[in-house]
Amino acid sequence: MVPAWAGALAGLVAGAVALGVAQLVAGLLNPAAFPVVAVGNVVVDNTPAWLKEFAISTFGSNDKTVLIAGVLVVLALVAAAIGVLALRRLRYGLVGLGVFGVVGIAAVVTRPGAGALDVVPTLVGVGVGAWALTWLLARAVGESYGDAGAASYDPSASDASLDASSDASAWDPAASGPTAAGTSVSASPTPAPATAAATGASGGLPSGEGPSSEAPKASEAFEAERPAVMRAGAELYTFDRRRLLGGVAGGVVAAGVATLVGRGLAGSQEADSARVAIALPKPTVPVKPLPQGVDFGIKGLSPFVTKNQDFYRVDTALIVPRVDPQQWTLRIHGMVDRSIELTYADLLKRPLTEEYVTLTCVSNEVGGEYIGNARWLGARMADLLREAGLQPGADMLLSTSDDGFTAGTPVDVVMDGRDALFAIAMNGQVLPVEHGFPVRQVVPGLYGYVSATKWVVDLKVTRFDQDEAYWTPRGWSAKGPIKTESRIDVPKAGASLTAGRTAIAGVAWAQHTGIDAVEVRVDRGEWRQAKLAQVPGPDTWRQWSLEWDATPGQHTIEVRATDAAGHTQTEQQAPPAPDGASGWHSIQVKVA
Ligand SMILES: Nc1nc2c(c(=O)[nH]1)N[C@H]1C(S)=C(S)[C@@H](COP(=O)(O)O)O[C@H]1N2
Ligand SMILES: [Mo]
Repeated sequence: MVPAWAGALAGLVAGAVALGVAQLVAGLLNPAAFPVVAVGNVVVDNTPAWLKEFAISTFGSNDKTVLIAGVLVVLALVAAAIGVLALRRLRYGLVGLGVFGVVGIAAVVTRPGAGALDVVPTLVGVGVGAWALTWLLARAVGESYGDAGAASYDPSASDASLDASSDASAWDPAASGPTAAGTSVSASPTPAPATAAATGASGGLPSGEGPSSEAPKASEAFEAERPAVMRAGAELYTFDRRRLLGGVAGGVVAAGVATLVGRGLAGSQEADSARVAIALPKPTVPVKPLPQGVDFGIKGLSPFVTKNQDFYRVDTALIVPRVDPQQWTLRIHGMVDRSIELTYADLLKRPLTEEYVTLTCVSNEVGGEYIGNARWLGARMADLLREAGLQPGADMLLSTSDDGFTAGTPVDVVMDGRDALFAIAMNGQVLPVEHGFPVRQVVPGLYGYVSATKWVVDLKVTRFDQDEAYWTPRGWSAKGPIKTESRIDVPKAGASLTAGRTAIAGVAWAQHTGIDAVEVRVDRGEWRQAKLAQVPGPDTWRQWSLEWDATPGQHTIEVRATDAAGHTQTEQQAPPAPDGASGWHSIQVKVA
């Protein structure tokens, strides 16, 4: 009797093989066509605001890892169930795998920008997975099955199997030769016909040795003989534990190697050599040298300029889009007199402005980390829009990224003279891939989700009452001006200090308005004015600090900022959704 655990194990390993092979093929063709990622992306796109907030506040920047892990756990459970089903009847298991594949393909093809070839990783993965499941179960039921079935096996006559299982025979190297994978992949975006041909062409399967050629035989026998076994009783039906475990070991190794190679291929494509080769043009309007005293240099205080590698990253992309700058274009169209289409070379030739701008995410909690300040180089959006000729009535710029994300930015904000940029560089370096290479938007004063589109490829001039951007139907406001806020960096929340003179310090921001004052109070005492650092302009955060004579005991420290419009940040606490968190940042420290 083959126990259920053996079926579950075979299912798990077959699932791992399917994913490994899918990853390998995706690595060759398009990393975003890996079905696990595609399914994850579907989940991301259908995540309501409250759940996104929960995920970000619970898992922080690990939220994507947690999501992928969740998808994998679900897949593992389903794969084990498929294995147990297949033990009852192989066909059930193969149908289960087929359903798996359909879900994966549905996710892959509905991704923005998906091409016909993107179904290939899933199809090949499911095909090989079906083959692996069949092979493993055949090993589990012992030799007698293989022998019994050998004479009667005819792949082309079989109707017991799904497409998936005929795929499996096509991937049998004995059936279609060592280049089967390459041939089928390049022959057709929909491997089904190619597969059928391969199966037909193989006609009489060579009755050679080796697991690959014996597998389908054994499985067919398994499928055919199973009812007889049920009638005849368990004595005919031996469980070959050793052969199963040997097969499992082989499957695990194959899955592991395929996954690693697939990831390696995907990764090397990401390390875009094109990016390294780009020579940044000199800015037409260089940034003024930073004034003395923008940075107090206090240990633990956020430096005025955030290093690229320390800059927060927030986006919906489970795989960073790789955009070839040679292929990249930006189309400006919609409610304009003349549409414009720019290449990357065109953009580099335009007048380029350099400016410090602090980006903030609407998902940033009070006291949170989703904020960073960088020096951006780019073409002014307003200049391009003026060239295109804005038509009256247009109030929204709907930007679209290469991966389908959209943001809706108010026209008046971009046209009011601030340095809203199509940025190509960050802190003197070509834009990092994860921050939007080759081109992203940067608009001082607006949260990223309504303005900072990375990998931007399209700008439609439109109206808020006619178009909706990505986050709007997901529970976030259509417009997102940044709220005046401040944060305590030093001391750290929960820190233990020694009594005496110590610095309280942090950052405050009210982009494009500027910070005029920061006040601090301890244990709800008097508000005291903090010292403000210099700033190059109103578009960046501002460091502040205050000397404090720390006395022994437990203390609460609070901060509030007042912007240059005279508005003091509200004490009223609000969560990030729908339009940004508010409230005073408050920390507790222990002094001994
Ligand atoms: N293509 C794309 N661009 C995007 C996003 C996204 O999900 N996709 N997220 C936006 C959000 S919510 C923010 S806060 C900023 C973050 O930019 P950063 O990752 O460079 O810090 O990017 C914006 N641009
Ligand atoms: Mo954001």
